[in-house]
This record gives sequence, C-alpha cells and structure tokens, in this order.
Amino acid sequence: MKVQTIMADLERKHPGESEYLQAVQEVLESIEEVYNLHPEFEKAKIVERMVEPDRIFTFRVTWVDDKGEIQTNLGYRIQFNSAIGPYKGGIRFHKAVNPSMLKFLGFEQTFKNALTTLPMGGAKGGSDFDPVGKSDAEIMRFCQAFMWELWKNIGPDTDVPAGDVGVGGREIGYMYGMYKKLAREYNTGVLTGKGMTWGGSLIRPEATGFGALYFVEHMLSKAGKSIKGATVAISGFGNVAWGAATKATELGAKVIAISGPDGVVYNPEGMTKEKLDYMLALRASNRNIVAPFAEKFADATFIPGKKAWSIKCDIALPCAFQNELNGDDAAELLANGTWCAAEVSNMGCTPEAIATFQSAGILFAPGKAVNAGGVATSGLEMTQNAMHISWSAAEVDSKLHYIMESIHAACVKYGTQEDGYINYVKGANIAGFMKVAQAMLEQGIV
Ligand code: 2IT
Repeated sequence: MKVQTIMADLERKHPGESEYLQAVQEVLESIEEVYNLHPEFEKAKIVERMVEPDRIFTFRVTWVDDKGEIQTNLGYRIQFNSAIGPYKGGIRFHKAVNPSMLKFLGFEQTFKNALTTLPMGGAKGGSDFDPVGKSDAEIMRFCQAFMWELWKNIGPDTDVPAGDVGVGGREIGYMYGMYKKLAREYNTGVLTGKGMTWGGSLIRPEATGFGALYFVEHMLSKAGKSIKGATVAISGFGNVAWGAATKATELGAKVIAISGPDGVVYNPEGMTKEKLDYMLALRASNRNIVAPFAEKFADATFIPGKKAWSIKCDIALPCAFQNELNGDDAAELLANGTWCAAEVSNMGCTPEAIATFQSAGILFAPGKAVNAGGVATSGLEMTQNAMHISWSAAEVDSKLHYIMESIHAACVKYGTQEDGYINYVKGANIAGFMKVAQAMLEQGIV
C-alpha cells in the first residue's frame, strides 16, 4: 500500500472533501507500516475497500416553520462499514453538515467502534438543519420530517443512530416517536440516547465526557502523573463538555475555561454543581452562546472572540467540533505549559496541532480513543434493550471503566515507540484497523 497513491485516487473521486481526506490520510499514515507486513490485506484490497462507505442515503427534508413558511434541508445517512456489526453512529444537526463532514465522521466511527470491544459497525448521519434559535415545535417538526425518510433504512439489527452535535435526548425522543408511527415497530433498540423511561441507559448522557476522563486518568497514571489539582481548559459547553467538566471536577481537577462560538469564559475558581447545571441550561436555551455564564457567576469572566486555548492550563480538552484546535493554538498552549491534550470531540485537532504536541513530547490522544465511551455506552444501551432489562448506574459505569481501560491498553500495545513515547494516534488507528481488517478478510470479497 502506498498512502500517496490511495490518497490521490480518493481525491479524484471525492474532490474538495477536505475533512474526509484528512481523516483517511491520518489513519493510512498510521497503519502503513503494519499493513505492509500483511500481504493478505494487500491482496484482498482491504484499504481500498475500507476507505469508501458501503452506501450513502441522501434525502430532502421539508418542514414548516413557526411562521408557516416552508423550509427545505438535506438529510444524510452514511452506512460506512458493517464488518464487525450493525451500523452504529450519531446524527449531527449543524448548518455546516455536508457529505465530507459525515464521511469523515463515519470513517472515524468505524475504528472507534472497533476499539470499544463491542460488535458495532460504523455509520454517521445528519442534516444541514441549524437548531440555533429554533423553537421546540420547530425542532419536533424537523425531527419528524427527517425520520419520515430515514426510517426504512434503520433498525435495531441494521443501523442504530444516536445523538451528536445538535442532537440530544429531546431530538432522539421526537425521532423515536415518529419511527414507531411509521414502522409499526416498537423495539427500543433502533436508536440510542433515549429517555430513561423508554429504554434509555443510565450514564449514557454522561458517558462521552466520563469515559474521556477515565481515559485521561489512565494516560496520566501511565506517565506517573495525576489529575488532582490540575487545571483543565475545555472548549464547548454542550453535553460532551458538561460530562467532561463534571468528571474532571469530581476527580479533583479545576475546570478553568469553557467556550462557545462567541468566546471563552475564564473560570479561575473552577466548577460547582450550580455551574455545571447551568451549562445544561445554557445548551437547552438553543442560543449557542456561552457569555451568559459569566453574567450569572461573578467569579467568571467572558472574553469575547477568544478560544479556550488562550487560557493557561495543564490539560486541554477540545469538546466541541472538528479542527477546533490548530497549530497556532497548540503552540500557544505549549508556551503556557500545557502537558496533556486529549481530543474529546471527533478530530478536534488539526494535523499541525497533533504534530506540534507530539514533537514536543507531551501526552496527546485522539478522539476515536478518548471519546469512545459515548458510543460504547450506546452499545450497552442496545444490550439492555435486547435483554429487556435496565442496569444500575453503577453497573453501566463499571462496564464503561473496563472499556476505557481496554482501549487505553490497546493504544499502548500498538502505539509504544522504541524511545518509550506512546503515540496514541498510531496505537488507536492500528488497534481499530486490525480488528476491522481481519473481519473483512474473513468475510470474503463483498
Ligand atoms: O461520535 C460519536 O461517537 C457519537 N456521536 C456517539 C455515537 C453513538 O452511536 O452513540
């Protein structure tokens, strides 16, 4: 396999799809060496098959807004890879959603899901619908119209969507209600991230952020460090940022920054229960601004137009969007003494940022390992649905702990370099790839 040849071919077929090409390039560079030790992979053209989604559904979503005006959006579901289980992955509602973004996310999801230890293939979906400023009734009508098209292509043993940016418990509820009406199927396992009274799993809302902090704890302990007393800067203030801030605080760290598209809140005293609860209220207000946090809490300051990475911190946790931390941000963090960065968002760092962190020798781990606790707990939700039972929060949390520990161990196994530095990017990519590649090989040319 030659990375350049595969990339040139992919670029020709998907011109200008920068996020997709970026995600594929990162994985191919990581696995090249191992891949070339396996002539059977080369012979079966595993990489050529793996970089293309199995299929993509694209559909029009038409709905009526509160003013009575007709609105049209685009909807997508990308079923990327089913080698190790039914398609599984979130749905993103954001104005910038396009095929490139969803292909990158579906590709990443395939490897992430392989890392979880659970049998789930990779998928992603979404729409360019912009939830910002929409009323609850508008969100419901949009979700219903979206499901009107999607329902035929999903199912508990086929493809199981969940939330992502712009899709939380409320949206999953509206989509699930419409799914039942259209499909006349009442199996709760068709979607994950459900409410607790209708098939949801305890700890799922917290799982992405909690899992991320369990992973960070393992990284730190392997490096002989502790999170106690460390300062943490977090970008975003949504569900994932909230889970990460909650667990970081519980573990004795001080969360000194959260951010939004409008700027960063500097929070030198750290989080309290009241502040963490307020993050959820801010998100639910659908305004997508973080400034009100500093109006409500006198010890916090809002700095307009700045990123979380402008705040001096020990640990940086991108929790918002892809490529939200670039090479300049990484350099600024390093200059301020940051010694650990972990992507909690998918592909939160640009390739330049990753190279900056790695060449400085600081701890760095990629989203597909760090944030895998979210989809892993979705997998645990599916298990509970299939068994028609609910586990206690403690039971789910202990399984989440075990999964994050396993993912960390897999990264260490495949990512430890000769000089002792653990390249978590390489480790996660190789571990995920080997599992999917082996499954594809054993299933023949399909
Ligand atoms: O990026 C992700 O892993 C998610 N948005 C969660 C997917 C899931 O199926 O729970």
